[in-house]
This record gives sequence, C-alpha cells and structure tokens, in this order.
Amino acid sequence: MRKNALIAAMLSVALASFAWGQSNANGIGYFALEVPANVTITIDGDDGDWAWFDPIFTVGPDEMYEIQKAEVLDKSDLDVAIMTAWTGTDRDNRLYGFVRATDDTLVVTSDVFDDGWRDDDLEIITDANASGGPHDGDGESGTRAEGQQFTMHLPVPGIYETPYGGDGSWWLRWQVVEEIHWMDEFAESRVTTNPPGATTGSTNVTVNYEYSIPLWDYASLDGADNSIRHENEAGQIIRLTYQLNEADNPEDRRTHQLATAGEDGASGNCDVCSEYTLLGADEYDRADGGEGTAVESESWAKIKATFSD
Ligand SMILES: [Ca+2]
Ligand SMILES: [Ca+2]
Ligand SMILES: [Ca+2]
Ligand SMILES: [Ca+2]
Repeated sequence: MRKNALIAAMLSVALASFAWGQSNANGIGYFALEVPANVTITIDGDDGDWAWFDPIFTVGPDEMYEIQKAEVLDKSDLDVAIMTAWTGTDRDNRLYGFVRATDDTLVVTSDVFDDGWRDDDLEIITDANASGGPHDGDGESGTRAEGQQFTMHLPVPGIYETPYGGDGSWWLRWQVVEEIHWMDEFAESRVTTNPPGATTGSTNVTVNYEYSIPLWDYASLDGADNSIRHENEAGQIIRLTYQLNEADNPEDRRTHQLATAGEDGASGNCDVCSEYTLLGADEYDRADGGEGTAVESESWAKIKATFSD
C-alpha cells in the first residue's frame, strides 16, 4: 500500500519534470540514500552495515531493462538487489553501493580486464554533474573526462585480478588510456560469493558487490589534483547506471544484461544513463528503526518536493 502510494506520487511529478537527455528503465529515476550519521559502511562484501537502508529504494529486476535481447529474465536465472548510498562533504563525500546478484550458474573466465563484461560482471557508469553526452567529451578517445564506466568483477587469481579496489575487483574500462587509471586508485571494492570460493560452473551462487568511490565532475589525465571532485548534496540528481552482465555458459559468454538504463549505450554516452536523486538522511525511513527515522508522511512530502524543484 505504502509502496504503491509512493510510486504513484513519484510518477506524477516525474512525468512533469523529466523530458529529455536521460533514460530510466523504470520510467521514473532512482534514489541514493544518505548514509545515516551514526553508520559507517565497511567495504567488505558483507551487507550487515546496510540494515538501515529503506527497502522501498532497493532496485530489482522489475525496475530494470534487459538490454541485449529485450527479454524478461526468470528470477531463478538471475535476480538482483541494488542499494545505493552517499555521504556529503561533512563526511568522506563518496558514493556507496551494495549489489547482490543471485545466479543459477557462475561464469568468471575472462583473462583480459577490458573483457570482463563477457562474464558475470557488474558495470557502474557515472556522470556526476549529469552533463550527459560522450564519456570522453570533446577530448581524446579513452580519456573519460566527462563520464566513466567502471567494472566490478569477481577477482580470480591468475585470471581476472586487477591492481585496484582492494581485492582486485575494480577497473575503469573500456579501452581507456593508461593515464586515467589513477581514478581506480580511489576505489574501494570487494566482491564475495556465497558459498565462498564459488567459481566458473558453480551453481546457485550469490555474488555480493560492495564499493565506495569519489565522483568527478571533470577527470584530467594529469590526476586528481587537476580534476574537479564532485560534491554530493541532498536533492542533487546525478547520472548513475548499473548494468549487470549475465553469462551461464563459458562458451557462449554474456547472453543478457540487466540495466537501470532503458536502452543500450550508457557504457559510452550518458545521454542514455539513468538518474539518481540523492535523498538526505531525513528524507527516508530507516529500515532498522535507528536514530534519524523520518515520519512516513513527511518523507513522501520531501520526495515530492525534491522532484518539483
Ligand atoms: Ca559492508
Ligand atoms: Ca543465470
Ligand atoms: Ca559529466
Ligand atoms: Ca551467470
């Protein structure tokens, strides 16, 4: 009841506000929740520190679009739950995410970092200042000055193991110039599986992707000091797209791709990226009943106000 009322409220304002230059698979847009003041998220692939996250804002397959074949995937084949959070400049000013993928068969065979997308794999596409357009802007190919496509992939020692993320699960792609990988050094990421140690051919696997990154309004090949760091604030709309790659057969590799974008192309151009509104800590209800839990009706009013700005 409550969820339906919320979605109806969001729809009515979304239809009036959003007209061009983005593509949301749910037709509305998505929400990232400010991490409560007394919560610290540890990037360890364990969702114990996400119990506060209001499940109304968890994104699943029903709010996503399958890009490759426009097919609806059975949830026994691939299911997903995506939670996105943020902190402002009063804290560490980062984007946080936890993505739980439940898959009947795991495939992680890539030995080339740029080709991780052929496996079970997660793409996270960022355009913090919602500029849209090609990730490279008007610059040299592969610079990713205006937008970025990161990948998270189960690190497999000897096969897929990057120098980045903390456990080798993080990589900026595709075909980017070497100098821009400084951005990856800022990422914290961890990918775990349940059961632990799952690998290609394992069945009924849960893959947990947890990450934290700073966002950039402009990224220079000359490093962070010459780049413009984005400052997260409640009420902002950023462009952020998740694309979950699905492979069940090591010969066929990727067959499907579940996205928050409503069409293909976000991997290179954020004119078709999905949008996330940053909700402040007082604009949602804490699922764990912890400190800062908002009054329900007040929460709706603030969400509507955010949309009609
Ligand atoms: Ca954690
Ligand atoms: Ca599957
Ligand atoms: Ca941008
Ligand atoms: Ca799979």
